[in-house]
Amino acid sequence: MMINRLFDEHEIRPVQSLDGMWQFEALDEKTEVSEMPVPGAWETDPNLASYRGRALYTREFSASGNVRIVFEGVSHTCEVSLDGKKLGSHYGAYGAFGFVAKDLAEGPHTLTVLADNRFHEHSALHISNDYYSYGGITRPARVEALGDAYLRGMHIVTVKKDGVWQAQAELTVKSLAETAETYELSLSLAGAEARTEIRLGAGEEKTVFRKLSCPQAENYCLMGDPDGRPVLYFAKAVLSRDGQAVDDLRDRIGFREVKVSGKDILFNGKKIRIKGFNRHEDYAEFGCAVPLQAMARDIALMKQCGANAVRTCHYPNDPRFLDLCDENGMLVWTEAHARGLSEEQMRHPDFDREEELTIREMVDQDFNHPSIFVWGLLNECASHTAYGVALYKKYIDLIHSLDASRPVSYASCHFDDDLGLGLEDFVSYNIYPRWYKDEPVADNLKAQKAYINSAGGGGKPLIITEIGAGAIYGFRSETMDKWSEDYQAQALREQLETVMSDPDVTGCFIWQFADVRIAAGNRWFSSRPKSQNNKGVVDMYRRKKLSFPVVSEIFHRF
Ligand code: ADA
Repeated sequence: MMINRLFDEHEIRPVQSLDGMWQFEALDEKTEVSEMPVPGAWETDPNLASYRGRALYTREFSASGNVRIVFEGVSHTCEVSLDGKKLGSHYGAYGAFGFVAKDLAEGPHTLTVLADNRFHEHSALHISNDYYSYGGITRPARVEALGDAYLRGMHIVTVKKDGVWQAQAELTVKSLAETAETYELSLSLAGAEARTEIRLGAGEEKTVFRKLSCPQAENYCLMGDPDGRPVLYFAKAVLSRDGQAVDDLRDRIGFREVKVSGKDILFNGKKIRIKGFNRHEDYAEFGCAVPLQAMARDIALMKQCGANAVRTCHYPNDPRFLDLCDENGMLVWTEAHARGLSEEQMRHPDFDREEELTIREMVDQDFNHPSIFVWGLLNECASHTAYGVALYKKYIDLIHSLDASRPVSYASCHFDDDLGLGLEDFVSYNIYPRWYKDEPVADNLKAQKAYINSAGGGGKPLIITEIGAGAIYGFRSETMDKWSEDYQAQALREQLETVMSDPDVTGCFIWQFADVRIAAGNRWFSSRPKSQNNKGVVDMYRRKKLSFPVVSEIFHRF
């Protein structure tokens, strides 16, 4: 059943969707609202358009035996209970999590989720910021029936050796049994198969490594590559006992390698050029719970505009959006959740735990997407202080330990005092000439490159991770007034022509694809017109601004 992906993750494991209308009760504001769609942001209900508080979601489902209840995302803090007994809690709107409940009696069971989008004292990442922290069960949810052991995860790295694709798989199996048991584990991929026996102690979790040689596998190629297509293969793991299949797990992979070589980023040996957009998960009245058809519309619009890459600013995205990127061969810079945190905010008592959690969840859940070419983190945080850069080093090392197959980078705004350029696999900067500073783009870029060369980032690839200007949809100005569509088009033309024609720059992500809602309360952001970040080339409803055809002409030309 396709719930949280664009394909079935299981052919054997029974899965029941929990999507649909749940009972709902806002706890910190009196409202008549008594039910809410899942997935969905509660702000979509006109009575809750700006509700920042707690709400109780309730629904029943029927099951028996061992089950795992999985949420792809609850925004942004929650507590989950089953039949009145707490199963657990979770922080962070953008990471999947699940709880196992064992030996359920046959029949109906009551599931409750207490969701909270307040900027509460333990929230170090969801704060009043230049994007909106919505509320609710904002991504799909499901309940899975498990036996006495299940496949908890599968990570596959693809490497080409002597012209033949190899798949290096890590399979994690978890026992729910009260006794030690022996199972058979099989993995099939691109015509190859491997089998092994695995013994699990009671309740034990074990990761096994299998290598497969896949001589029939074709390269996964990016959009626009004349030598191929984004070919995807299903990797299928099956867990059996005494010859009887008891569980399975499927994922889709692409045979490709990402390498940094000097000042280039190579994808299957070919130098990439980034022509991208930054895209928040935010869509007119859906908030962050963007429905699949709207995700597909965004991909189609970005492709129409000549883009070949997207940056999931500033958090891991819905896996279905990443599946769309995989299918389109659209490069993805995905990013653990954090935006613009000062050293003081990085010293928040819960920051380290919450940042490590979003990093681990990001790598764990998104590992197999071939379109992801880099793991991003800590956008514009305190990489200019000793305390801050020590955390950058800690998290960059953590990500490398979780996945050695992809580069790691962060987008900096510390234009002449960044202490971390030597830590990252390539350098990335957010620059806004012609917007925050009215200076020629060429002068700004020249100065930025000079600093990078002087500060240990010289021999590495450089991506301009943000560049752009604001425009209020519908505001036209022959005198090129700031905030007009005319000014934005003019600024983006100069910005893109300069960046895309610089041989030292791998490319850029325009800030940003679409206008987004921002949270009230922060003096800097809430001064923005319409309480939105208006730097989209389309507005929140995806209505094109004058800049859209300007960007399209340039991106198609490079
Ligand atoms: C920063 C930040 C973005 C956005 C942008 C802007 O670069 O990374 O999230 O806030 O500025 O619009 O000013």
